[in-house]
Amino acid sequence: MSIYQNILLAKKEGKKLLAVLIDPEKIDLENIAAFFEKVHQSIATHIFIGGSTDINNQIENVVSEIKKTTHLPVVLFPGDVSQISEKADGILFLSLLSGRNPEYLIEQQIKAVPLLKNSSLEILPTGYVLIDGQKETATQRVSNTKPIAQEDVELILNTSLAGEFSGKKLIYLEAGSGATVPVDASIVTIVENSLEIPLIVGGGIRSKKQLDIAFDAGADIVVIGTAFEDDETFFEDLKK
Ligand code: 1GP
Repeated sequence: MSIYQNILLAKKEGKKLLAVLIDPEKIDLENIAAFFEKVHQSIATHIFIGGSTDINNQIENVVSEIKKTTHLPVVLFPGDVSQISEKADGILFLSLLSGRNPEYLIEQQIKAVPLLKNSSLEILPTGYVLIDGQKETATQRVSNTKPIAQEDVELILNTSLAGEFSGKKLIYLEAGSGATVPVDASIVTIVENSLEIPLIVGGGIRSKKQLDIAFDAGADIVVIGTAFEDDETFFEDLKK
């Protein structure tokens, strides 16, 4: 079954999905076996790999080591075209719909085509909506775009629906890595109630309680990165 079919099935059955986000610049490859032992004992269902930058070109090496270590689907979550590795299983083919920078709306996507057209990566067209998490995030800096204010619920909703109407298969509400405040539950619920496609929520989720709030609000997939980077014992709160 494809990654996307699996996500759709989980949504239909009301099963919630958790993606562990691995930043290729931060992962310690020496510790990878121990890290994944914890991942595998937890409720994590997907591995996302990416960051706003990958200065040392770690991506190939990191994906290849991770593929050796896990059977969970490995999905690229690239900050730009340099972070594509054919060794992964799939790729979030992101358009930064909240921004007005053509580079991240379509230019990077065009640049990615030569790398993707002959690869076996499953392409997951994703509308990426950056929402203010009360901290200037790397996505904001790198993309040179402004996030949408949490108060502007109508714009968040219409941006998400514009993504769905344009044929995106996923919408990702992103407060930004390390956000002080995650996307508010009320926003998640409003967007989820209007969307037909699955909804990803991430940024600033650091506890089991916040994870449950996001799931209960209607997130189909929650992405967590920083909390695991800061403290791997967090996996213990998320045991199967
Ligand atoms: C960032 O949504 C992800 O792109 C995860 O954010 O690192 O804050 O968990 P955190």
